[in-house]
Amino acid sequence: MNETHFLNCRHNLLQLMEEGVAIITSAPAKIRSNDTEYSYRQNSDFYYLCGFNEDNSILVLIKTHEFTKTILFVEAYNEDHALWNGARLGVEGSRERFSVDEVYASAEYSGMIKELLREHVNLYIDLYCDSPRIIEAESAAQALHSMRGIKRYVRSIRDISYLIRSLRLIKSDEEIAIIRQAIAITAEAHHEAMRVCQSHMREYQLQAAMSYIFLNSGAVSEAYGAIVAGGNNANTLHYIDNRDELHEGDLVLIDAACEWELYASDITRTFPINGKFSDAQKEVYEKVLEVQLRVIDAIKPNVKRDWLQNYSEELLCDALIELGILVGERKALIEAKEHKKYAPHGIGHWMGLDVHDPCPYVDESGESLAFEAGMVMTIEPGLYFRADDESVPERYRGIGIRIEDNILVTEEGYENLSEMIVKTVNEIETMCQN
Ligand SMILES: [Mn+2]
Repeated sequence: MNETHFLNCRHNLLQLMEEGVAIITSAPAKIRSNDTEYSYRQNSDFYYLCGFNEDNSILVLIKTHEFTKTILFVEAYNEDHALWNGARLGVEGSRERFSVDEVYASAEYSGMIKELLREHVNLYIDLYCDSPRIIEAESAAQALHSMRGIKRYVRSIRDISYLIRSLRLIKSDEEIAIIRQAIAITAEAHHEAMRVCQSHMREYQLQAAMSYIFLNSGAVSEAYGAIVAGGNNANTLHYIDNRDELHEGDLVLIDAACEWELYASDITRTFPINGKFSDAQKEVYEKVLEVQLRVIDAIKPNVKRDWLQNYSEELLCDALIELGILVGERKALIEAKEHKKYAPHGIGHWMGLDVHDPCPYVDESGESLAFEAGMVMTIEPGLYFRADDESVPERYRGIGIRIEDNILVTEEGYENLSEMIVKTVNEIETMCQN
C-alpha cells in the first residue's frame, strides 16, 4: 500500500475531528500458551491510519485551530530482539519509511503524554479498548485538570473508533485492489477444494488443500477460522471442528478465505462431495442461488441496507414456500418469523480490514445506511435443514447450503468481486470432476 493512501486516511480523520488529540494504539502481542505467542495481527484501526505492523506502537493525531500534527511512537531497535524475533524498524527506520511529522521511541510516550494533551479540550480514544497507553492518557488529562496555570483542559473524551470506522466504510481504489488479490487467491483455493474432494476424506484434508494454496500464494493468514462442514455439519453455522469424515452423497459447505495485506476476503461455496448433486440437493441449491443472484442484482447506490435485508428474507421465505417447507402467506410467515428457523442469519456484512468490518450500519439518526460507491459487503443467503428436523420433508433433511460472494458497490450498481468462483450447478459439477 502506497504511503499516500495512509496520509489521505489520516487527513480524512483529522477533517472529522474537532480540535483535540487522538490516541490510537497498536494491538498487543498475545500469548497462546506459556511462552509461545499467536502470530501477530495489527489493530485494524491503527493499521488503516499508518500501515505500521509492529506491536507496542502508538499513533497520536493533534488538531488545533492553527495546525495538525501526526506523531508515531515505535518500539526502539533492540539487538536482542533482532536476534531472537527479527529486527524492528526502530525510530530512525520509521522516520524514513512513514510520512508522519515526528517519530519517537514508545518508551518516551509516558514522559510526553501530559505535554501533548496540554491546552486541548477533546481527547479522542477508542472508548472500548483497555490499552494501558489509553489509561495513561486519561490519567494525564486528569493531572492537567488540577494543574496550576492551565487555561484549557480536556472536557470531553470521545470515541475515535467510530470516526475511523465511518471512513473505513468507503474503500479507496488501492484497498479494492488488495481485496481483489485476496479474493483471487481464495478463488483458487475453493476451486482446488472442489477438484480434490472425495468421499472418506476428512474435512481438515479439504482445509489443508486450501491452506496450501493460501500459503503457497503468500497469503500467510486466513481471514477467519475456516468452516469445512460435511453433510449435516453445515447446519451448525459456526462449525470449525473440521474433523469429520466426508460421506458419499453429502454436500460439503466451505466458508474459508485468506487475508492479503491485512484485507479480508470471505467466500462460501457448497458442493457435492462425490461431484454430482442429488435431485433434492439441486432443488435447494438452485433456490439459494436464485435468491443470491437476485439480492446481488438489487445492489446499487442509494438502496438502503435494511431494505436489502428485508428483500432477502422475502425471497428466502418464497423459496421455503416453493420447496413445501413453509405453508401459508409470505407476509404472515415473515411476521411470525417462521423463515428464521431455516434461514437464521443476516444477508451479509461489511468487509475490509476485518472480515466483519465494524463500520456503522446506521447513520447518526439511527436510519439504515444507503449504499454508496466504494462500499464492500458480502451477500450470503443460506438455507439449513437439520437432519433431525421433522418439520422438513425427509429428502431435504441434513442439507445445509450457503453461497457467499464479495460485492463492491459502484456508481452504476455493483461489481461481484468473486464472480470468477464457480457457483452454478453445472460449473460446480464440472470443476469437481476435473
Ligand atoms: Mn461472511
